[in-house]
Amino acid sequence: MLRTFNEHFVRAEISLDGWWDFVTAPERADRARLPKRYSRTIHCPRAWETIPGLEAYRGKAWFRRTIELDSEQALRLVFAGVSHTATIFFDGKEVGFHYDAFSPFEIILDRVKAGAHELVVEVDNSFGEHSALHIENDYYTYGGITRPAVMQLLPAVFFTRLHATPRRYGKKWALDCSVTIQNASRAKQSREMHLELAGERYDLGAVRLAPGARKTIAKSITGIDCTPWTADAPVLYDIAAIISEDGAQQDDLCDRIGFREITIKGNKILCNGLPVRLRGYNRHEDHPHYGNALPLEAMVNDLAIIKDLGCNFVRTSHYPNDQRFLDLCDESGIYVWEESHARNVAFTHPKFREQIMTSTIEMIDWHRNHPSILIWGCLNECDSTTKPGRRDHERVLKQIKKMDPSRPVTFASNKGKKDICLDLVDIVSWNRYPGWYGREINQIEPDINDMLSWLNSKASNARGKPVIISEFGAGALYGYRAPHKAKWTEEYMSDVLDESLRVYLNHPAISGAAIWQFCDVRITRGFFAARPRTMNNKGTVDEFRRPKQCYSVVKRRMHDAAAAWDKK
Ligand code: ADA
Repeated sequence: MLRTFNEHFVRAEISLDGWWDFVTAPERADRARLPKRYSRTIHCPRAWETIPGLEAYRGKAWFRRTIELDSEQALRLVFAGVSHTATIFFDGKEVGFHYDAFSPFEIILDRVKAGAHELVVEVDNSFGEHSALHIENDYYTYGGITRPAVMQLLPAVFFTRLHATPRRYGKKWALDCSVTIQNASRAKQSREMHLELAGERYDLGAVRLAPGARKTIAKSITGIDCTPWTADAPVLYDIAAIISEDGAQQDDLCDRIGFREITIKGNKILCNGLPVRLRGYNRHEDHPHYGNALPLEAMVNDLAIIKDLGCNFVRTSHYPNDQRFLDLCDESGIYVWEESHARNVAFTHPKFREQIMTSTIEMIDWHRNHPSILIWGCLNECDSTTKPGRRDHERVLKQIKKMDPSRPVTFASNKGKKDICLDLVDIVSWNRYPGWYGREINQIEPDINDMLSWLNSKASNARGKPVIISEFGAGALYGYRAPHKAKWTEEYMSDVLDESLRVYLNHPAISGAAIWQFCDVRITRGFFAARPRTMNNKGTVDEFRRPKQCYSVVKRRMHDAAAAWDKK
């Protein structure tokens, strides 16, 4: 399943998870585009690096399975994530292409005849001039069909999207909905449509569609009496869009929403009119047993640890996450900053603009209904100090606002006082590492006070905005303990986090703090081979989720902050 709940009760959906034929490029002797022979099978979703012998394989591989249809059908194939580039072939013909491991994509095939068909996915996780976002980096780009995939049997007229944005007015709520439908047939079609929300029915009227046409219908539902969504009380409501013909239901699309509204007032972030303060982690999708293809249970475990630590916030550093993780955040009450895919990438790469815009558009198009997502982010530690860099920040931030003006936007900057783009965001976010990358632990407080003074001086173009410390922390090797607290000891890491949290969680001018990072993660050899174990070792837990000494320090600081904030 793509979600933690059923998106369809009328439309037939078949999982494509399970065994696929599999072969890598080095195993092939032929030069044809598609393999004639496959060397083994692989159980998807899976990162191929978890297969013995392929732990460091970077290149192409092919996945094949047979699709059986009892009758002629229109089909919709949905892949929640293929890492990092997918080319899709159906009966030997190319029918789809998608770049980027971290956003979903769909392929519509109309009039597929009854019988057996061959579905092949060519996957490429190589680096080079074809890839601006997946590069040698401080996280690993795995290979494979790494998130769930499904095949859906489509009626002639079907839903492609259901977007729903809550809006608060006084004590009441409105829900601004838009549904998009498509006619996959060769004939004109007309259908009735309606929405169902919390047991109430809202008619959308009759719609006529020319062959192949797509249409979006907007509907604002007002006067809604409901229980708002917050992290402390994450109340969700089911919403369904239904297409009928002569009273018989033909298609449906279901989602879940939460009534919450995020606004900025002065230097505060408000949820439903009340100030929120965010405390939590930056989290990569990474695990030694799964690569980036974490199963739902592993995501549940990670969130259980984050909750145990007293956190209410996760930043999906540095890319859109598996939607099941976002569903879990909706259900369990975790605030999310989700960002499109970029970590310190070069704006000069020939593919950058196309690829960053696609990642940003797909993130919002597929994820915008999640109530847990409070903030849209982008462009982590990219060029925000030059005029050309500013133009790229403007382009991406404008795209986000154009698609979804209901959420604040930000980017995590490590450019300090040299940053010339902070006027473009609603929330100023800083990655600061005093105590790790230079300076001492006792400079953590003076460092942030100096930055806050600068931010609110005439020298800055972003006075008065809310501030999140989007990254801070230190590294430690699990099990390395030494009373002299050398760098990489668990003791030193605890001291850095203790002082950082004492300052950032209690500073009246700081609205959020996210530790870098939740768990130790694999990185690429070409990026930071100087890092011990070729890993990023700043996790509060190691890659196996074993708690380091700092776990108890973080837990105390986070719970103390929660208690102090609840009193206010
Ligand atoms: C940067 C970057 C993170 C990580 C961190 C570190 O802030 O945004 O992805 O690389 O540094 O560990 O140094």
